[in-house]
Amino acid sequence: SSDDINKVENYTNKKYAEPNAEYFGKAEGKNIIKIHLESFQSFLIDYKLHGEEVTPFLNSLVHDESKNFTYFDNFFHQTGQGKTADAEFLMDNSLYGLPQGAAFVTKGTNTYQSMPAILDQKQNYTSAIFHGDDKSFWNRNQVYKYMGVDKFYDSSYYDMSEDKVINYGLKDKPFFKQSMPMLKDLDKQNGPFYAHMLTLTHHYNFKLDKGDASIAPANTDDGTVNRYFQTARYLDESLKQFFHDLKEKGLYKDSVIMIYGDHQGISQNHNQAMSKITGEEITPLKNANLQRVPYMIRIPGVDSQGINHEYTGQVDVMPTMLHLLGINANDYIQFGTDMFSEEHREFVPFRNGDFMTDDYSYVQNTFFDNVTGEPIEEPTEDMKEMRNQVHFELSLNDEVLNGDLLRFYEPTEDWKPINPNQYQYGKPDD
Ligand code: GP9
Ligand code: MN
Repeated sequence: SSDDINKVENYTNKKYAEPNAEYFGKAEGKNIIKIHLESFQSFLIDYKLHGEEVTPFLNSLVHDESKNFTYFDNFFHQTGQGKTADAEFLMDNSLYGLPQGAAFVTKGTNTYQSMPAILDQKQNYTSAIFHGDDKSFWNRNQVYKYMGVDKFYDSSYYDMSEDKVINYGLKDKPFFKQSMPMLKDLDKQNGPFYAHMLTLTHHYNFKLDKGDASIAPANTDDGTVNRYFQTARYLDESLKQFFHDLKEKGLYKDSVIMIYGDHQGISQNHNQAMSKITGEEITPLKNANLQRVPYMIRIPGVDSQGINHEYTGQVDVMPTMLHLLGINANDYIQFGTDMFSEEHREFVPFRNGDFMTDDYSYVQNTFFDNVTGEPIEEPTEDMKEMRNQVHFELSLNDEVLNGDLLRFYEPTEDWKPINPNQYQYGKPDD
């Protein structure tokens, strides 16, 4: 009911972080290119295998100041069983997924006030999602309509010949290549675009055609872990090619470019091999720390911060982006806070109720000191309050999703509820 949504609004209002004036509105009206790094964990950044960098191109975005990227090295994924779908959901709604299943599937016809629709209504953006898999996977062809996604270029738009496909779908190199004409078309529309590129090749079980491998596998006893580095390298090369093509087509210079990892690629079933890779035993705390995924952003005309160490998560991305565009995030129900704000809330809930802060971590019912890695025998009242707040926040989130509570919420006077019937995906001759 509307009482329930008022309770949620009171909470998100209190949590809200005021924008940083140095960033507010600085990206208004610019094209946004959002690049999804499938299964990419941050430990790959700067990691050397056989004395070689695994991801030299991404590393250069982190370290080469002239490329003007800010890299958040304490950014975490917050996904649950919905994996990729949860990451998409978190970043375009600033809501968490569900404790079980995927909100994309089980809450695919809820009322949402999502990023694509807000950008369209406020600044005439056209949103598009690019993905070389069937449109029905993760119920995308339904839920995208409820999120106001204008265009969905699924596998029916791509040349899916056998030599171009592996594992779940189109390989990343032909994917980016073939996406260029579609991106160019978007650029011809009135108004800017919000383009989301979903890669796929660096996915469990990390299969790669021989000719696509340019680094030798790792040499643990675990083939999955060994191959993980090869598909990561392939993804890195596909990005290098994509950046080159964006520049050539004049789409690079004035676009916001955002890069993120969706979730872990190496699960706890591979702890033994991972301890060989990291040189440390994979304790529950270490595993929580391995849930870091990259977040990088380049904002044309704004100097990068180099490496930003703030503790942040996927739920924080949408309010950050809205503020960059000059849109007040506090008009919407959002659980995250602006990552560039002085008031950004530095705690990162995981879907299971564990969480990380800049100072301590809470993992499997135990508080740990971040510096020593030792359990904290007597947690302070503040720590216990933090734990309660995380649990409260997640329970409010679940009330929103289970009760479809955004039905009762009007963000602004001029807000027009998303009409799912207005969207149609798939090639017209399908
Ligand atoms: C499938 C792709 C993979 O289309 O997005 O999803 P995941 O298995 O990573 O959730
Ligand atoms: Mn995924």
